[in-house]
Amino acid sequence: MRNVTIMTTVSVDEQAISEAKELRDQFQRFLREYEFGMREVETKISILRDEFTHNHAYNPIEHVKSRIKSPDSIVEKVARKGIEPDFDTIRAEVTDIAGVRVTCSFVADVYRLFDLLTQQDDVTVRVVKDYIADPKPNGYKSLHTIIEVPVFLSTGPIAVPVEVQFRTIAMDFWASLEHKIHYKFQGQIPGHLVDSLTDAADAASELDLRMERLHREAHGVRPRELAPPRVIAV
Ligand code: 0O2
Repeated sequence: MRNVTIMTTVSVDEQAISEAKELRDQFQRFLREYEFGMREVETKISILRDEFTHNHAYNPIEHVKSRIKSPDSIVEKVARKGIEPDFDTIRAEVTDIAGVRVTCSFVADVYRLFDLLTQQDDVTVRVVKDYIADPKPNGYKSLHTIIEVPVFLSTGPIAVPVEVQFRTIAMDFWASLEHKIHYKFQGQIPGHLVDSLTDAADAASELDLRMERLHREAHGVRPRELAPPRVIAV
């Protein structure tokens, strides 16, 4: 009798383990698609940077950072959005699993890079949120887009969504500090710090303007690199 009980337990455990392994493999395959999409976008950005540097003797990109959303973050977002936790629903509803952040020198570069990336034939623009033209109430500024890029797998092509955020160094500096403060106070930032952050966002915008003006003065007006930003329909 004792032996039978032990055998049953072992067999249930084995099934549970094999199901857990299958789920882990599916999740890794799921995330790998985003990793490939992210690499396609990184390559596009890096080609634009190299081409600019060589052909225009000007590099509009300060740095590029990419990330795949962590499993914990994905689970947290699924819970927050109240969506079904299956792969198809997550694929359709969570569009920022792959993210690329492009930090540019000046606001004009942000829009120029956005145009150069989103006008490529194999890029489909799904969403544009222009928080530069229309900043968030706390002062957050950036140009966000969700694009879809094709990834060619052994089983055929798939379209992978990638969130690309374009911002200036000043906007990035502000966002990174705000993110730390937000995290420290778990979203409940004291009023006086909210006000200081909003002031700092204004100072960052002013700095962007002054630096771009200085750059124009130093290099002369270069309409291709420094065309004034346009407002993009959201
Ligand atoms: P992480 O770690 O950067 O990925 P969503 O949550 O995406 O459904 P929303 O608000 O419509 O909802 O997305 P939105 O406005 O495009 O912003 C998403 C991302 O922009 C955030 O990602 C941040 O990276 C950045 N962001 C937006 N607002 C702020 C802000 O006020 N301060 C800072 N520092 N960053 C901001 P995640 O998922 O929050 O985090």
